[in-house]
Amino acid sequence: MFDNLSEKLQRVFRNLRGEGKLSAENMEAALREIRLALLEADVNFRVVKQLIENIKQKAMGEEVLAALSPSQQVIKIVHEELIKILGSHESKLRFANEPPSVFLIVGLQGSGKTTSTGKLARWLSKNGHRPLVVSVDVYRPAAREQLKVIARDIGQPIFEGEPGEAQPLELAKGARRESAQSGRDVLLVDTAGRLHIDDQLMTELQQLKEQLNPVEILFVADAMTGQDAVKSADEFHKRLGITGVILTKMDGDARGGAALSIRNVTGQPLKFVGVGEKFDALEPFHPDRAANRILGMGDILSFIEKAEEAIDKKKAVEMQRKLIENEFTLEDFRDQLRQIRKLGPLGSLLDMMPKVGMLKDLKDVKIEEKEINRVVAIIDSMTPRERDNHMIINGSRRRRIAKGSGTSVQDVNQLLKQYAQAKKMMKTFSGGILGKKFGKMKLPAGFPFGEMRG
Ligand SMILES: Nc1nc2c(ncn2[C@@H]2O[C@H](COP(=O)(O)OP(=O)(O)OP(=O)(O)O)[C@@H](O)[C@H]2O)c(=O)[nH]1
Ligand SMILES: [Mg+2]
Repeated sequence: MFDNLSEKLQRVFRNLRGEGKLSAENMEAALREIRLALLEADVNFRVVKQLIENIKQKAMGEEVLAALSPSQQVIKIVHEELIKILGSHESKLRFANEPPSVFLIVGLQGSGKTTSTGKLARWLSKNGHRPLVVSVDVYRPAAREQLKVIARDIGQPIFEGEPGEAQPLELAKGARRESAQSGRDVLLVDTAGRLHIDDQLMTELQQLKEQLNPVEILFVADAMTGQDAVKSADEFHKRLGITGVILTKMDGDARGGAALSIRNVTGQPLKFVGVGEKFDALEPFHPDRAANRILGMGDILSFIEKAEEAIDKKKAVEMQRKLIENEFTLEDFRDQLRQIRKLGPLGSLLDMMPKVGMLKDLKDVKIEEKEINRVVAIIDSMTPRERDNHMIINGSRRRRIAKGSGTSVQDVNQLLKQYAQAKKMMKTFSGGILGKKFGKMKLPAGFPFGEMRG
């Protein structure tokens, strides 16, 4: 997400670093490059124009601080202006005073409505709500079945209606009754998609809107379609009135232009981004963090949140105690690795970290899940006593352990070395997350292994 744009902008800042102070000339050159970078990222041209104009005025105006270097000044200004177009804070979902809160999920064909409905239901249930989902897509034969499978996968209830029921409005009303009766506080209504915006679709959606009085009408758009996503969001908003946008497939090679333009063009906020096909791949959109990311400051807050969700806090506190008292065993090490595995693909975690210092060279390093699995297998092959005290593992035991786990003696040796290093590292890791939430979280260069092999 935003990788290309981020790289290009950072180049502009780097070029300015050599300059003594901001001048009309170097600023002109920098602005030209920033403009090009934004256009290449597929940001709406009107948004680009406005951004450049604002940056220029600020840079040339009195607001320039003497204490900052030219590149710092420009970074600060671009950051402020990015936040201005992205919105200054997260746009939270709204809920009705009287449950159930109805959310209409709308959008063009294949944009990710049904998947996002499932993801959002999962997200809501993780955040203290009791969602119910219903599909009113009566046109595509397998559509309702698709949502049913998803609901089962995420363990959330679905309103299926009568077998032959083929009226979107009736299905939705039935679902609302069901929500009220079974104490469900949010009803997610997955609607049918169309290739193009047509009157029939709009009439149906307008009816649903009138009859259900939704608090949220979320427009789901495929980020890969760039400015087309922005255009259709705008059109939906003009005809139906949307309350927010979910941009899906941000994990693909979307250039980020849609995310940067949608709020400015439609006046409606980007509320969530879809970042994968799995059901946990949905994140609330934080404009400030996105701006940080674009400017190469990484997204350490998203990382912390993700880590917190996956790491069992009680266990981690216990682990911390063990670390402090130096009781951290190989068994605990295995536990920690399993927790890390729960965080999902490690590559995506690395992606969120600031590309500064040692980490900037890690871009192409892939820590394979396989590697974690191998380490876990090695520890599995040890006896409980050995896990308690690795000092008793001698040469012949190392060979046996290697055989038992289908690895080599070198692998076992390496693991024991890593374990000793991890003992030190895990202390920083759990200490950072559980200690001060937004304090300094230091990630060791080779996280989560002692040595990074590229
Ligand atoms: N990589 C990736 N794929 C996604 C994401 N969201 C949805 N998809 C995929 O996009 C495809 C279409 O998703 P659906 O949820 O069926 O789209 P829809 O809007 O309901 O489609 P219709 O009901 O036919 O209009 C599926 O293959 C999803 O797995 C995402 O955030 N990332
Ligand atoms: Mg669908």
